[in-house]
Amino acid sequence: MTSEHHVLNPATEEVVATVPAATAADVDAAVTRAAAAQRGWAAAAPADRARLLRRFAAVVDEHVEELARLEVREAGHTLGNARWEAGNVRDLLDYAAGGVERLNGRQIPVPGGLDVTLLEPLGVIGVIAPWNFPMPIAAWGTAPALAAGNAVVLKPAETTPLTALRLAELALEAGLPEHLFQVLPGAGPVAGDALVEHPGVAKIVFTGSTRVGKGIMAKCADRVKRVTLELGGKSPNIVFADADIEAAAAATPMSFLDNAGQDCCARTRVLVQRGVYDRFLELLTPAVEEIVVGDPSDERTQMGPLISRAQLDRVRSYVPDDAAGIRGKAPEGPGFWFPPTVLTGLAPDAPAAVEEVFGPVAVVLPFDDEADAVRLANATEYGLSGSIWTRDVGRALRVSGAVRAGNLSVNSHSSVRYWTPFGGYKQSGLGRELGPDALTAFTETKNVFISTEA
Ligand code: TXE
Repeated sequence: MTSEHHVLNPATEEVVATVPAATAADVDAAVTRAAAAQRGWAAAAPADRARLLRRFAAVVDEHVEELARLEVREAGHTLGNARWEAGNVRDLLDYAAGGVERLNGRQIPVPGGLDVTLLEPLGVIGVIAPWNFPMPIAAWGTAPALAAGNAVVLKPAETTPLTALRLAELALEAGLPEHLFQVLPGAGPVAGDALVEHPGVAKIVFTGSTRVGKGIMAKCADRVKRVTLELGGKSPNIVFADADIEAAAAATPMSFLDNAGQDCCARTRVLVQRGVYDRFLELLTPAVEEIVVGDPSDERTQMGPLISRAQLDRVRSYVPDDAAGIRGKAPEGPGFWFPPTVLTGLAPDAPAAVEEVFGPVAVVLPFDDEADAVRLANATEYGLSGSIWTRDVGRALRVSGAVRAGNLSVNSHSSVRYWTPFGGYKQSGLGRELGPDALTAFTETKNVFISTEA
């Protein structure tokens, strides 16, 4: 039975488009077509693959504004963010293209012969993308996978299929072989699951909830299918008393409100040393209250809506009406709006302090000393990112060493650059995306020994 999904504009609740939902049979047919396309692609000269990926990047570049406006309509992202996202796709395609001709094996000295390692493509890669950064995350799996000689079947999130579908059209316009990069919108437990279960899919790249990620990993275990998981986060923002408190407080709102807090790197646990706790809150209050929340297509808007009613209900469930803290402003509706919110006075193990809310909500907790800060920072099941604000370089290095997370920044909230590795410790994920090893993650290493003694 063919079903379909209505794509809603989360700022207005209007239907933007209706797309068919792929069945398991559709996935099977797509994987078969992808496998055929992959054989030719893997056999092509690296220079030719690189040239086509660069052309794809150039075509994306010509469509940045169009892609950004589509992202605004289907995901409710602010225009500025959406432009960055489309640019990120272009830049990553260019970066991956640069890696094609540098993807080399090694020659290792051994007695009695010659030993070489070959980096072979895996085959067909299944990318299962979320709705919080639909375009970049689709590209994080796709660009390096293609560059390393694989084909990709991508299943976007139910709520945000449109930019991915457009990227697949642009790939063809750029001259990429047909069926090398296919996008199949569909339900997670149907089309997503069919990719995970398909014997012709060599690797799954999944970004989404920890719950679904664990289920995917368990299913992949049956076939020892390769898997990269990028899951949730509950990242600390540690402010020491010796920090530039003004700078730390000024940077804090957007560190958890960007993308309406629907960001796995959001710094939602603000840990502040007791001596500067009151001063920090005094500075943070107006900064949060002044955040401009509203129409995401307005250039002045700093924060848009949540993605869906389900997400709005989830965020609401973490914030009692009488909660102490700071509240910003948000429109009433239609649209899935929630105001910027900072919760104070919570126990360090309260659900809002340790679980991923995935909305514009942070908690502020006091700490006594460095050991206490590290203990609190590590007191969740997650380990994706975190920030450390201090002027003491020794402390910055000690604390970065002690916090169990994959992406830390000192006196900054920056986490994502396409040329540096990204991924989580603990239950935030498995494997790394982006960075210098991005292509290698889509290869299998084969060691060949050639005897000189026969
Ligand atoms: O995620 P799901 P949801 C977190 C965040 C959020 C929560 C729930 O806390 O509030 O997850 O979001 C596909 N087999 N993150 O429910 O369901 C699904 O179709 C195969 C963090 O939207 O994990 C979509 O394409 N695939 C996060 C993708 O998985 C399945 C980003 C993610 O959806 C599937 C998103 C199945 N059985 C949510 N079930 C991050 N790490 O940034 C679903 N999917």
